[in-house]
Amino acid sequence: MSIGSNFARLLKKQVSNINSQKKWTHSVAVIGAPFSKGQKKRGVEHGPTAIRNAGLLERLSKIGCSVYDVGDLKFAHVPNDALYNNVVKHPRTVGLACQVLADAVSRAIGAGHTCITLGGDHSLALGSITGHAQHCPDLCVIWVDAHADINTPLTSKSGSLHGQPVSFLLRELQDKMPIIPGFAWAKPCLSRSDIIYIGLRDLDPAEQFILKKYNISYYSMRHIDCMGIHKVMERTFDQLLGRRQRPIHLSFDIDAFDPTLAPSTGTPVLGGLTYREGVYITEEIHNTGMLSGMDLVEVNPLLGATSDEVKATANLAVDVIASCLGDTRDGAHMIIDDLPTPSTTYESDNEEQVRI
Ligand SMILES: [Mn+2]
Repeated sequence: MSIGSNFARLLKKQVSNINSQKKWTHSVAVIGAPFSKGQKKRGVEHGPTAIRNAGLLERLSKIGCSVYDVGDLKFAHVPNDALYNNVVKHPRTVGLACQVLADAVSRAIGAGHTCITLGGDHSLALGSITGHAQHCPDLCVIWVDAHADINTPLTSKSGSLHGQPVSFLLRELQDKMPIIPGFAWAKPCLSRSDIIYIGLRDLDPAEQFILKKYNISYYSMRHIDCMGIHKVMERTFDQLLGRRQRPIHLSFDIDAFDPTLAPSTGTPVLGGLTYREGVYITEEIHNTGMLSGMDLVEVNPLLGATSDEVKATANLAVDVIASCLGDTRDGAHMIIDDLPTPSTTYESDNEEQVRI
C-alpha cells in the first residue's frame, strides 16, 4: 500500500470516527416489502414479519438508533401479466412493486433516514437502489449474495426476476436490455465500478461472462478462502471509497450465509459465509460511517424444516442489520462518558466510619 493510500485511510478513519459518533443519534427508517413475485417459491413475502418478530425494532432502539417504522408496503398484482419472451415471469407486477419501493426509499432517504428495506425477494433491490440513487447519485453498492443476480431478461433460464435486478441497474448493460413491460420507469443508476460482490459461489454461464467482459469486481467464496475476509473488505473499500467518500448501499441476500446458518431461504448453496465472516462484513461497513441504505432479502419462513430453523434465519437477519447500524462484538453499544462514583452519603455511613 502506498504512503498516499495510507494517508487516505488514516483520514478516512478520522472521518469515520466522527460519522460513527453521528450515527448513534441517527434515525433509521424500516420499510417492509412483502413481495415474492420475483421468484417461484411461496413464503418470502412473510420475510418482513419474521424479521420484525425476531425483535429487529427493539434491537435497533437498544443500540441507540431512533427508529421510524414505515410499516409494510402494499403491492398490487397486475392482472393479465403475461410472460415476457415466453420466459420472464410477472414482469409488470415486479416492475410496479419496484417502482412503489423506489418511491418509499426515496422519501425515507430524502427525509434524512438511513433506510432499511426488509424483503421480500431480491428483485426489490432494483427499486431500493433506484430510490436511494435519486438522492445520492454517487452511490456505491456492496452486494452480498451467493448469486450475482445479473442475468438479463434475455439470458435468464429460470425467468425469475430476482436473478436479474443488477442488469437493470448497470449503465454498461443497457444495449443488451430489451424493453420489458413494467420497467419503463427504471433508469440505470450505476456504473460497473460502483458495485462489488461478496460471497458468490453459484454463477450462470451468462453471468460469469458479464462479470468478466465488463470487468465487474467480485470476491467469491474462493477469494474469501484465499485472502480472508479482512483483506476482502480492505480491497472493497479501497476500490469504492479510496478516492472519495460516498454513500454505500448494502444489498444483503441471506443466502450469502452457509445454509447451516440460514436454512430458510429459496436458493441455498453450500459453502457460504460463516457467522463471523458475515458479521465482519457488516461491522466494517458500519465503521466506514458511509452506510446510507440497505436491503435484507430472501428470508422465507415457509421453507424451514423446523421452527428452530426459521427462527435461526430470522435472528441472523436481525444480527446482520444491527451490526450494520453499530452493534458490536466488543460490547460498547451506548456511549458512556464516566463511571459511577460512590456517593458521599454512603461514605458518611456509620459502617464506613468504622472501617476508617
Ligand atoms: Mn440475491
